[in-house]
Amino acid sequence: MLVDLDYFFAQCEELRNPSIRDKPVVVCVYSGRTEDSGAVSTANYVARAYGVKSGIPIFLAKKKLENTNAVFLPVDYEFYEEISGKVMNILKSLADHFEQVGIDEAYLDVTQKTGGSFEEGRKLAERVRSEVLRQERLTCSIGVAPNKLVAKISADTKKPDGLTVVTPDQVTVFLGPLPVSRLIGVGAKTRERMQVLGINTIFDLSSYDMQKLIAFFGKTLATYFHNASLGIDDEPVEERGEATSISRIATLKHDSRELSFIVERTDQLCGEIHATIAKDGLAFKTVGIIVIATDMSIHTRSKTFENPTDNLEAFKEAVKELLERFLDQTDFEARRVGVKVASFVRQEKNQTQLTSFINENKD
Ligand code: TTP
Ligand code: MG
Repeated sequence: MLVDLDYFFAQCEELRNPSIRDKPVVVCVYSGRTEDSGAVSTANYVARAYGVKSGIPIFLAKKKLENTNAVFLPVDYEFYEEISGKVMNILKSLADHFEQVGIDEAYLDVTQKTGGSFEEGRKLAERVRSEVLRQERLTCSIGVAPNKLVAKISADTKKPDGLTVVTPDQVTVFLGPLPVSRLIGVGAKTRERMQVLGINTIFDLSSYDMQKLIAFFGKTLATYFHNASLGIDDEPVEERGEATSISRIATLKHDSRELSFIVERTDQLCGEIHATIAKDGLAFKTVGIIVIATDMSIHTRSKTFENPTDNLEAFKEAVKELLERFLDQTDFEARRVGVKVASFVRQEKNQTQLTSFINENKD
Protein backbone atom coordinates (compact mmCIF):
# COMPACT_ATOMS: atom_id res chain seq x y z
CA MET A 1 0.00 0.00 0.00
CA LEU A 2 0.96 3.61 -0.53
CA VAL A 3 0.14 5.98 2.32
CA ASP A 4 0.12 9.71 1.51
CA LEU A 5 -0.71 12.27 4.19
CA ASP A 6 -3.32 14.81 3.12
CA TYR A 7 -2.31 18.46 2.43
CA PHE A 8 0.58 17.69 4.71
CA PHE A 9 2.29 21.00 5.60
CA ALA A 10 -1.07 22.76 5.92
CA GLN A 11 -2.50 19.91 7.99
CA CYS A 12 0.48 20.22 10.37
CA GLU A 13 -0.29 23.92 10.73
CA GLU A 14 -3.92 23.10 11.55
CA LEU A 15 -2.68 20.68 14.15
CA ARG A 16 -0.79 23.31 16.07
CA ASN A 17 -3.54 25.86 15.67
CA PRO A 18 -6.93 24.14 15.29
CA SER A 19 -8.75 27.47 15.10
CA ILE A 20 -7.63 27.88 11.45
CA ARG A 21 -9.08 24.52 10.41
CA ASP A 22 -12.17 25.88 8.67
CA LYS A 23 -10.35 28.72 6.95
CA PRO A 24 -8.31 28.57 3.75
CA VAL A 25 -4.74 27.75 4.91
CA VAL A 26 -1.84 28.46 2.56
CA VAL A 27 1.72 27.46 3.45
CA CYS A 28 4.24 29.62 1.59
CA VAL A 29 7.92 29.64 0.72
CA TYR A 30 8.70 33.35 0.86
CA SER A 31 11.67 34.34 -1.26
CA GLY A 32 12.11 37.47 0.83
CA ARG A 33 12.54 39.90 -2.05
CA THR A 34 9.22 41.63 -1.61
CA GLU A 35 6.49 40.93 0.90
CA ASP A 36 4.52 38.57 -1.34
CA SER A 37 7.22 37.12 -3.57
CA GLY A 38 7.57 33.37 -3.45
CA ALA A 39 5.49 30.29 -4.12
CA VAL A 40 2.78 28.25 -2.45
CA SER A 41 4.15 25.08 -0.88
CA THR A 42 0.74 23.57 -0.26
CA ALA A 43 -2.76 24.55 0.81
CA ASN A 44 -5.59 22.88 2.70
CA TYR A 45 -8.66 21.68 0.81
CA VAL A 46 -10.67 24.76 1.81
CA ALA A 47 -8.12 26.89 -0.08
CA ARG A 48 -7.92 24.40 -2.96
CA ALA A 49 -11.62 24.98 -3.64
CA TYR A 50 -10.55 28.51 -4.69
CA GLY A 51 -7.95 27.14 -7.10
CA VAL A 52 -4.97 27.54 -4.79
CA LYS A 53 -2.39 24.76 -5.13
CA SER A 54 1.31 23.89 -4.78
CA GLY A 55 3.63 25.93 -6.94
CA ILE A 56 1.52 28.95 -7.78
CA PRO A 57 2.86 32.42 -6.88
CA ILE A 58 1.85 33.74 -3.47
CA PHE A 59 0.40 36.95 -4.95
CA LEU A 60 -1.88 34.86 -7.15
CA ALA A 61 -3.07 32.82 -4.18
CA LYS A 62 -3.79 36.07 -2.33
CA LYS A 63 -5.82 37.27 -5.29
CA LYS A 64 -7.83 34.05 -5.46
CA LEU A 65 -8.52 34.27 -1.73
CA GLU A 66 -9.40 37.95 -1.66
CA ASN A 67 -12.30 38.68 0.66
CA THR A 68 -11.88 35.40 2.55
CA ASN A 69 -10.44 34.88 6.02
CA ALA A 70 -7.49 32.97 4.54
CA VAL A 71 -4.38 32.34 6.63
CA PHE A 72 -0.93 32.57 5.00
CA LEU A 73 1.94 30.95 6.89
CA PRO A 74 5.67 30.45 6.20
CA VAL A 75 6.98 26.88 5.88
CA ASP A 76 8.38 25.33 9.05
CA TYR A 77 10.18 22.21 7.80
CA GLU A 78 11.56 21.24 11.19
CA PHE A 79 8.07 21.01 12.64
CA TYR A 80 6.76 19.00 9.68
CA GLU A 81 9.74 16.66 9.82
CA GLU A 82 9.17 15.99 13.49
CA ILE A 83 5.55 15.03 12.83
CA SER A 84 6.50 13.05 9.73
CA GLY A 85 8.97 11.02 11.80
CA LYS A 86 6.26 10.05 14.27
CA VAL A 87 3.83 9.02 11.54
CA MET A 88 6.52 7.03 9.72
CA ASN A 89 7.20 5.07 12.92
CA ILE A 90 3.54 4.08 13.09
CA LEU A 91 3.52 3.01 9.42
CA LYS A 92 6.73 1.06 9.85
CA SER A 93 5.29 -0.86 12.78
CA LEU A 94 2.35 -2.04 10.65
CA ALA A 95 4.33 -3.27 7.62
CA ASP A 96 6.49 -6.26 6.66
CA HIS A 97 8.73 -3.90 4.68
CA PHE A 98 8.67 -0.16 4.64
CA GLU A 99 9.97 2.50 2.24
CA GLN A 100 9.57 6.21 2.86
CA VAL A 101 9.53 8.18 -0.40
CA GLY A 102 9.06 11.76 0.70
CA ILE A 103 8.27 13.73 3.81
CA ASP A 104 4.63 12.56 3.76
CA GLU A 105 4.57 9.34 1.72
CA ALA A 106 5.58 5.72 2.22
CA TYR A 107 5.13 2.32 0.64
CA LEU A 108 4.24 -0.58 2.91
CA ASP A 109 4.69 -4.16 1.77
CA VAL A 110 1.97 -6.03 3.67
CA THR A 111 1.96 -9.28 1.69
CA GLN A 112 2.81 -11.46 4.66
CA LYS A 113 0.73 -9.56 7.19
CA THR A 114 -2.37 -10.00 5.04
CA GLY A 115 -1.56 -13.46 3.70
CA GLY A 116 -1.93 -11.88 0.26
CA SER A 117 -5.64 -11.22 0.81
CA PHE A 118 -6.96 -7.89 -0.46
CA GLU A 119 -9.86 -8.08 1.99
CA GLU A 120 -7.27 -8.20 4.79
CA GLY A 121 -5.37 -5.47 2.96
CA ARG A 122 -8.39 -3.20 3.18
CA LYS A 123 -8.78 -3.92 6.88
CA LEU A 124 -5.11 -3.22 7.51
CA ALA A 125 -5.37 0.05 5.56
CA GLU A 126 -8.33 1.05 7.74
CA ARG A 127 -6.21 0.27 10.76
CA VAL A 128 -3.34 2.40 9.42
CA ARG A 129 -5.74 5.30 8.96
CA SER A 130 -7.26 4.99 12.38
CA GLU A 131 -3.87 4.67 14.13
CA VAL A 132 -2.45 7.73 12.35
CA LEU A 133 -5.59 9.64 13.25
CA ARG A 134 -5.67 8.44 16.84
CA GLN A 135 -1.98 8.91 17.62
CA GLU A 136 -1.11 11.96 15.52
CA ARG A 137 -4.52 13.41 14.65
CA LEU A 138 -3.75 13.46 10.94
CA THR A 139 -5.67 12.13 7.96
CA CYS A 140 -4.10 10.34 5.02
CA SER A 141 -5.09 8.70 1.75
CA ILE A 142 -4.19 5.11 0.96
CA GLY A 143 -4.01 2.96 -2.14
CA VAL A 144 -3.88 -0.82 -1.83
CA ALA A 145 -2.81 -2.76 -4.92
CA PRO A 146 -0.67 -5.65 -6.15
CA ASN A 147 2.40 -3.43 -6.67
CA LYS A 148 3.91 0.01 -6.03
CA LEU A 149 2.98 1.48 -9.39
CA VAL A 150 -0.73 0.76 -9.05
CA ALA A 151 -0.78 1.54 -5.31
CA LYS A 152 0.56 5.04 -5.97
CA ILE A 153 -2.03 5.77 -8.65
CA SER A 154 -4.86 4.35 -6.56
CA ALA A 155 -3.87 6.46 -3.52
CA ASP A 156 -4.21 9.56 -5.70
CA THR A 157 -7.72 8.57 -6.80
CA LYS A 158 -9.64 9.52 -3.69
CA LYS A 159 -8.39 12.42 -1.59
CA PRO A 160 -8.44 13.59 1.12
CA ASP A 161 -9.07 10.83 3.67
CA GLY A 162 -9.63 8.24 0.95
CA LEU A 163 -9.03 4.51 0.60
CA THR A 164 -8.89 2.80 -2.77
CA VAL A 165 -8.31 -0.93 -3.17
CA VAL A 166 -7.43 -2.32 -6.60
CA THR A 167 -7.29 -6.11 -6.77
CA PRO A 168 -5.17 -7.90 -9.40
CA ASP A 169 -8.16 -8.62 -11.65
CA GLN A 170 -9.25 -4.97 -11.53
CA VAL A 171 -5.89 -3.46 -12.51
CA THR A 172 -6.37 -2.99 -16.26
CA VAL A 173 -9.98 -1.84 -15.91
CA PHE A 174 -8.88 0.63 -13.24
CA LEU A 175 -5.95 2.06 -15.22
CA GLY A 176 -7.49 2.00 -18.70
CA PRO A 177 -9.59 5.20 -18.64
CA LEU A 178 -7.02 7.32 -16.78
CA PRO A 179 -4.89 9.86 -18.66
CA VAL A 180 -1.32 8.71 -19.40
CA SER A 181 -0.02 11.57 -17.23
CA ARG A 182 -1.02 9.56 -14.17
CA LEU A 183 1.87 7.16 -14.85
CA ILE A 184 5.17 8.00 -13.17
CA GLY A 185 7.57 9.11 -15.89
CA VAL A 186 4.95 10.69 -18.13
CA GLY A 187 5.45 14.42 -17.66
CA ALA A 188 4.02 17.27 -19.72
CA LYS A 189 6.46 16.76 -22.60
CA THR A 190 5.95 13.01 -22.94
CA ARG A 191 2.21 13.48 -22.68
CA GLU A 192 2.30 15.88 -25.61
CA ARG A 193 4.42 13.51 -27.69
CA MET A 194 1.98 10.69 -26.94
CA GLN A 195 -0.96 12.90 -27.81
CA VAL A 196 0.51 13.38 -31.29
CA LEU A 197 0.40 9.58 -31.67
CA GLY A 198 -3.23 9.54 -30.58
CA ILE A 199 -2.39 8.13 -27.16
CA ASN A 200 -4.41 9.87 -24.46
CA THR A 201 -5.52 7.25 -21.97
CA ILE A 202 -3.55 4.45 -20.35
CA PHE A 203 -5.70 2.04 -22.38
CA ASP A 204 -4.58 3.79 -25.60
CA LEU A 205 -0.99 3.26 -24.50
CA SER A 206 -1.49 -0.42 -23.63
CA SER A 207 -2.98 -1.19 -27.04
CA TYR A 208 -0.51 0.87 -29.07
CA ASP A 209 1.72 -1.03 -31.48
CA MET A 210 4.88 -1.96 -29.60
CA GLN A 211 7.22 -1.59 -32.62
CA LYS A 212 5.96 1.92 -33.26
CA LEU A 213 6.30 2.78 -29.61
CA ILE A 214 9.92 1.61 -29.68
CA ALA A 215 10.60 3.60 -32.83
CA PHE A 216 9.33 6.68 -31.07
CA PHE A 217 10.69 6.36 -27.53
CA GLY A 218 13.50 3.80 -27.75
CA LYS A 219 13.38 0.29 -26.39
CA THR A 220 13.89 0.97 -22.67
CA LEU A 221 11.26 3.67 -22.32
CA ALA A 222 8.80 1.95 -24.64
CA THR A 223 9.04 -1.26 -22.62
CA TYR A 224 8.53 0.66 -19.39
CA PHE A 225 5.51 2.52 -20.80
CA HIS A 226 3.97 -0.67 -22.14
CA ASN A 227 4.38 -2.58 -18.87
CA ALA A 228 3.24 0.38 -16.79
CA SER A 229 0.10 0.78 -18.90
CA LEU A 230 -0.79 -2.83 -18.04
CA GLY A 231 -0.03 -2.24 -14.36
CA ILE A 232 3.02 -4.48 -14.46
CA ASP A 233 5.66 -3.55 -11.89
CA ASP A 234 7.84 -5.72 -9.68
CA GLU A 235 9.88 -3.11 -7.84
CA PRO A 236 10.34 -4.29 -4.26
CA VAL A 237 9.46 -2.13 -1.25
CA GLU A 238 12.90 -1.35 0.08
CA GLU A 239 14.02 0.39 3.19
CA ARG A 240 16.11 3.48 2.38
CA GLY A 241 19.39 4.29 4.10
CA GLU A 242 19.60 6.08 7.41
CA ALA A 243 19.03 9.80 7.78
CA THR A 244 21.12 11.89 5.43
CA SER A 245 21.40 14.77 7.84
CA ILE A 246 20.38 15.77 11.33
CA SER A 247 19.38 19.30 12.18
CA ARG A 248 17.96 21.32 15.05
CA ILE A 249 16.47 24.76 14.85
CA ALA A 250 15.35 27.26 17.47
CA THR A 251 13.82 30.70 17.74
CA LEU A 252 16.06 33.31 19.35
CA LYS A 253 14.78 35.13 22.43
CA HIS A 254 14.95 38.28 20.34
CA ASP A 255 15.96 39.10 16.77
CA SER A 256 19.69 39.63 16.59
CA ARG A 257 22.87 40.23 14.59
CA GLU A 258 25.12 39.75 17.59
CA LEU A 259 27.48 36.80 17.13
CA SER A 260 27.97 35.95 20.80
CA PHE A 261 24.23 35.99 21.49
CA ILE A 262 23.46 33.73 18.51
CA VAL A 263 26.34 31.38 19.30
CA GLU A 264 25.00 30.88 22.81
CA ARG A 265 21.90 29.30 21.24
CA THR A 266 23.68 27.37 18.49
CA ASP A 267 26.08 25.89 21.05
CA GLN A 268 23.10 24.32 22.80
CA LEU A 269 21.77 22.98 19.50
CA CYS A 270 25.19 21.54 18.67
CA GLY A 271 25.15 19.80 22.04
CA GLU A 272 21.76 18.23 21.35
CA ILE A 273 22.79 16.96 17.92
CA HIS A 274 26.11 15.74 19.24
CA ALA A 275 24.36 13.67 21.90
CA THR A 276 22.18 12.00 19.26
CA ILE A 277 24.95 11.07 16.87
CA ALA A 278 27.44 10.05 19.54
CA LYS A 279 24.88 7.53 20.75
CA ASP A 280 24.71 6.05 17.25
CA GLY A 281 28.48 6.02 16.84
CA LEU A 282 28.43 8.43 13.94
CA ALA A 283 31.01 10.95 12.79
CA PHE A 284 30.31 13.66 10.24
CA LYS A 285 32.14 15.60 7.59
CA THR A 286 29.71 18.41 6.86
CA VAL A 287 28.47 21.11 9.20
CA GLY A 288 25.84 23.64 8.23
CA ILE A 289 23.92 26.58 9.58
CA ILE A 290 20.40 27.76 8.81
CA VAL A 291 19.40 31.33 9.47
CA ILE A 292 15.80 32.43 9.17
CA ALA A 293 15.86 36.19 9.00
CA THR A 294 13.29 38.65 10.33
CA ASP A 295 11.77 38.86 6.84
CA MET A 296 11.32 35.04 6.93
CA SER A 297 13.94 34.50 4.23
CA ILE A 298 15.93 31.30 4.73
CA HIS A 299 19.73 31.20 4.40
CA THR A 300 22.07 28.26 4.61
CA ARG A 301 25.85 27.94 4.71
CA SER A 302 27.91 24.82 5.08
CA LYS A 303 31.45 23.59 5.42
CA THR A 304 32.98 20.18 4.80
CA PHE A 305 35.93 18.88 6.79
CA GLU A 306 38.67 16.90 5.14
CA ASN A 307 38.26 14.11 7.69
CA PRO A 308 35.17 13.01 9.57
CA THR A 309 34.93 14.14 13.16
CA ASP A 310 32.68 13.57 16.14
CA ASN A 311 34.26 16.32 18.22
CA LEU A 312 31.76 18.69 19.83
CA GLU A 313 34.22 21.59 20.09
CA ALA A 314 35.17 21.34 16.41
CA PHE A 315 31.46 21.27 15.57
CA LYS A 316 30.70 24.40 17.62
CA GLU A 317 33.74 26.17 16.20
CA ALA A 318 32.69 25.44 12.61
CA VAL A 319 29.18 26.73 13.30
CA LYS A 320 30.59 29.90 14.83
CA GLU A 321 32.83 30.48 11.81
CA LEU A 322 29.92 30.03 9.41
CA LEU A 323 27.74 32.42 11.41
CA GLU A 324 30.49 35.00 11.63
CA ARG A 325 31.01 34.92 7.89
CA PHE A 326 27.26 35.05 7.26
CA LEU A 327 26.81 38.14 9.46
CA ASP A 328 29.83 39.70 7.81
CA GLN A 329 28.56 39.15 4.30
CA THR A 330 24.91 40.10 4.77
CA ASP A 331 22.71 42.59 6.59
CA PHE A 332 20.10 40.07 7.69
CA GLU A 333 18.93 39.98 11.25
CA ALA A 334 18.38 36.47 12.58
CA ARG A 335 15.03 35.40 14.01
CA ARG A 336 15.61 31.64 14.08
CA VAL A 337 18.85 29.74 13.84
CA GLY A 338 19.62 26.13 13.15
CA VAL A 339 22.58 23.83 12.87
CA LYS A 340 23.01 20.71 10.85
CA VAL A 341 25.45 17.86 10.35
CA ALA A 342 25.62 15.59 7.33
CA SER A 343 27.88 13.19 5.39
CA PHE A 344 27.93 10.65 8.17
CA VAL A 345 30.53 7.98 8.64
CA ARG A 346 30.05 5.14 11.06
CA GLN A 347 32.87 4.77 13.58
CA GLU A 348 33.88 1.26 14.38
CA LYS A 349 36.12 0.46 17.32
CA ASN A 350 37.91 3.77 17.18
CA GLN A 351 38.70 3.14 13.57
CA THR A 352 37.23 5.51 11.06
CA GLN A 353 35.49 3.57 8.39
CA LEU A 354 35.54 5.58 5.24
CA THR A 355 32.59 4.04 3.53
CA SER A 356 30.10 6.82 3.72
CA PHE A 357 26.72 5.12 3.68
CA ILE A 358 24.95 8.26 2.77
CA ASN A 359 25.58 10.21 -0.35
CA GLU A 360 22.34 12.02 -0.74
CA ASN A 361 22.05 15.42 0.85
CA LYS A 362 18.49 16.64 1.04
CA ASP A 363 19.43 20.27 0.54
P1 TTP B 1 2.07 16.22 -1.62
O1 TTP B 1 1.79 14.91 -0.92
O2 TTP B 1 2.28 16.20 -3.09
O3 TTP B 1 0.90 17.25 -1.33
P2 TTP B 1 0.01 17.47 -0.04
O4 TTP B 1 0.31 16.47 1.03
O5 TTP B 1 0.13 18.90 0.37
O6 TTP B 1 -1.45 17.27 -0.59
P3 TTP B 1 -2.23 15.92 -0.94
O7 TTP B 1 -3.44 15.95 -0.05
O8 TTP B 1 -2.59 16.09 -2.38
O9 TTP B 1 -1.32 14.77 -0.68
O10 TTP B 1 3.36 16.89 -0.99
C1 TTP B 1 3.70 16.80 0.39
C2 TTP B 1 4.25 18.11 0.90
O11 TTP B 1 5.35 18.53 0.13
C3 TTP B 1 3.25 19.25 0.83
O12 TTP B 1 2.40 19.30 1.97
C4 TTP B 1 4.13 20.46 0.71
C5 TTP B 1 5.36 19.95 0.00
N1 TTP B 1 5.32 20.37 -1.42
C6 TTP B 1 5.93 21.57 -1.78
O13 TTP B 1 6.50 22.26 -0.94
N2 TTP B 1 5.86 21.97 -3.09
C7 TTP B 1 5.21 21.25 -4.05
O14 TTP B 1 5.17 21.65 -5.23
C8 TTP B 1 4.58 20.00 -3.66
C9 TTP B 1 3.84 19.18 -4.70
C10 TTP B 1 4.67 19.62 -2.35
MG1 MG C 1 0.40 14.38 0.67
